[in-house]
Amino acid sequence: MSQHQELIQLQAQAENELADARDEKQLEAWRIKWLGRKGLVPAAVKQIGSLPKEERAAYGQAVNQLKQAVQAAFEARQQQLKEAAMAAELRSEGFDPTLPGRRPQIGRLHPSSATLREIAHIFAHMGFEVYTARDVETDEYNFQLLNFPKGHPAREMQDTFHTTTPDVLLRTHTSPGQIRVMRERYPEPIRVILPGKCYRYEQVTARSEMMFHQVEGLVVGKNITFADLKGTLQAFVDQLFGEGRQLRFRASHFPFTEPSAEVDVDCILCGGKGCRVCKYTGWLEILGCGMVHPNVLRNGGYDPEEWSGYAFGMGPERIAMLLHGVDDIRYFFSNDVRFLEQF
Ligand code: 2NL
Repeated sequence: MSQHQELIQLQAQAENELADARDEKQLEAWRIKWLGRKGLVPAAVKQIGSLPKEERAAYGQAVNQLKQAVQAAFEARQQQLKEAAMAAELRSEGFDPTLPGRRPQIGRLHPSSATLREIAHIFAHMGFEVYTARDVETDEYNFQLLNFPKGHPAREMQDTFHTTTPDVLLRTHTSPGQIRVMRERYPEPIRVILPGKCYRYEQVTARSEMMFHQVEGLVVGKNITFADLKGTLQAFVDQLFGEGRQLRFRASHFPFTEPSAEVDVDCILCGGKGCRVCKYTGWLEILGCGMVHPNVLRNGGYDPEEWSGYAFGMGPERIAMLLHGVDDIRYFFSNDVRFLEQF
């Protein structure tokens, strides 16, 4: 056999045995046998010295190639075994690195909160301060100080969530917080909005939930007029629905304002021509407002002879329904992610 053929055979044998090395120990035994200081490959290299001069160059080249090939095969096998050992270890720990990744569910703001914040931002840019008040109120703040007459339907048991403590209840609107602001701030002028949750013990329907949100605004100062109210609301609507919307003020009644009005905007869907959303009226009701009733100003500590003010209130759920074409308020609080994901 020529020396060249011998080297080819040596390499084939080394590679065959390498494939049989199945763990670190067997691999190390293989390494000592083939690549170790007294191993077969160094021995083949040493043979160069015993060859006649004219054969040395060719043999040297061939044996060097063999050495490099065997060394490379060893390193590849070592890597392979290391990865297999790692995978086996992970599997034994119940971890399978070959499983596809699982995407985390990304959270987002609830549509009520998003709309509430949008409303709050618009008023914040007009210089309104955001004031948060308590959800648990007294009968005095929720009704009496807000000029609710005795026997007013909203005062009846069936509309209010009472607690086991007499005269302590869940607020039915955010207005009691406005009284607290007035009593806290007198004699400063006031320009605040109050966002928050309200509670009503009512039949739940497509249009009414027993918990909902309200954003109320209150401005108290010297010489505040209905024109200030109209201008502020027009600026608000321009921001919320886009420039060029028409407002309509309809006379209405609230115990805490006089005069009072309900405000409509021309239908954002049909532009006033009439459609299902506006029930073919061309108008959408978006809020209630009015000039603060003298009794309420007085209850807040402000003399109505000297001070005047306006207030307004709106429901972010109702606004979100108009903005996004939602036809049932119950979607907001049924925690169905298929609904919530859309915002
Ligand atoms: C509506 C109507 C309104 C107010 C809320 C208010 C508060 C004080 C004094 C006077 Cl302390 N007014 N709030 C006034 C008019 C209307 O809300 O439809 N809300 C959803």
